[in-house]
Amino acid sequence: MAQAIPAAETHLPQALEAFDFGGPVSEAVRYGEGHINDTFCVTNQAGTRYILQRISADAFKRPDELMENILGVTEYLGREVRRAGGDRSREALEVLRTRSGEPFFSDSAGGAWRVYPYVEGTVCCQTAETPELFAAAGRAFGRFQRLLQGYPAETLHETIPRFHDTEDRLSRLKAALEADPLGRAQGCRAEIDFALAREADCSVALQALRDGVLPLRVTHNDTKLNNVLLDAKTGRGLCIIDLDTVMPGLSINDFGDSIRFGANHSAEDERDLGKVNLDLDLFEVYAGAFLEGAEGSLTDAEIRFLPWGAKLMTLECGMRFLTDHLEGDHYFHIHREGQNLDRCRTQFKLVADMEAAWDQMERIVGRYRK
Ligand code: ADP
Ligand code: GN1
Ligand code: MG
Repeated sequence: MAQAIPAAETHLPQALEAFDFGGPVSEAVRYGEGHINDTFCVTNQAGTRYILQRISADAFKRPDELMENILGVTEYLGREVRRAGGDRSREALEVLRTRSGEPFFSDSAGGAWRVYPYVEGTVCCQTAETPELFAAAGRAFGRFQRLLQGYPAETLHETIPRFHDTEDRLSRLKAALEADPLGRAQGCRAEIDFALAREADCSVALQALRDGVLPLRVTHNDTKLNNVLLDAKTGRGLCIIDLDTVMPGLSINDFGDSIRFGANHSAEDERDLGKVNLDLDLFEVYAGAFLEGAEGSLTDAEIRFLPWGAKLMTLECGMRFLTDHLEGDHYFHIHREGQNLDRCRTQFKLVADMEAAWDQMERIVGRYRK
């Protein structure tokens, strides 16, 4: 049977027509390693590059609201960057409007496309090859958090409702388990039990928020290492990308998601779990850099809860991969059978490592408490 053409490729020509890429387009190719959007790199005949994305309709139900958030946040960040004497075109994303002046284009199937100029002279890393590189990302995400401190949070739409509601993520895992539409539950009993045994943990950060111990802030919510572009010459964390999930949230989750993805030396879908280990030195490096970038804007309670951010983002992400595996891989792009289960396993291995290193993680962040 012939392979189905992905919807993004089918509608790509329409999208290429909808924007002015500064001249005739010479190439548009799949790009990057994101799990959610369909990303293309477009090059015009003069060699200028752009990032063209078909926004995932599975993840984001309201692209109009999402783009309104992104316009607001990128303009705000642009002003802050300029005020600090930075280079606006490289340190904050810029939205390129359609030929008719809209922030995105809707194709004939209802798919939403948007364009950013490509930030040249940068690198995007999939693993923390050196501690310096990881620190650079930490400073950039800490700074991002601080720069958005004054952003009017009430104007932001919730692009994915209950995105980091770990209690709800567990409920959704239970529902997927109950339905088990593909009969996959029997093949992942150990992973299901691992998650179910941590039900109480799922409430820790949310309870602290409900109790007023942790404040709600404007956060990025998807702080993987490959969502920051580093300056190719200096190694500095230059531009935070993937702003689809900028919403009110918890600072500890922004910290935690970076630890989840970066404080180890393995790929997110590594099948040899012997290679998947929490690297406490990287945890320490990142904690210092993130707090340096945040420049004192985090409260003592937020610093105290940083290890919880790491554990909960990792546990939650593992549960999300497992849920998607049970439901038939409709949310996270996969490139091979079982990939979401493999991703879940690496996350749960890291959670186990964090539990074993809990005292050390607390000691490390304790040094920064006020
Ligand atoms: P996803 O939500 O699918 O992760 P991203 O917005 O993170 O999509 O984009 C996917 C990849 O495309 C990034 O990891 C990065 O490599 C690259 N990328 C995205 N925006 C830019 C940009 N403006 N300049 C350079 N590279 C970019
Ligand atoms: C997705 O979009 P991307 O690939 O940067 C996901 C994150 C997960 C991550 C796991 C909108 O991030 O929440 O932590 O995959 N983004 C969304 O790698 O769901
Ligand atoms: Mg991304």
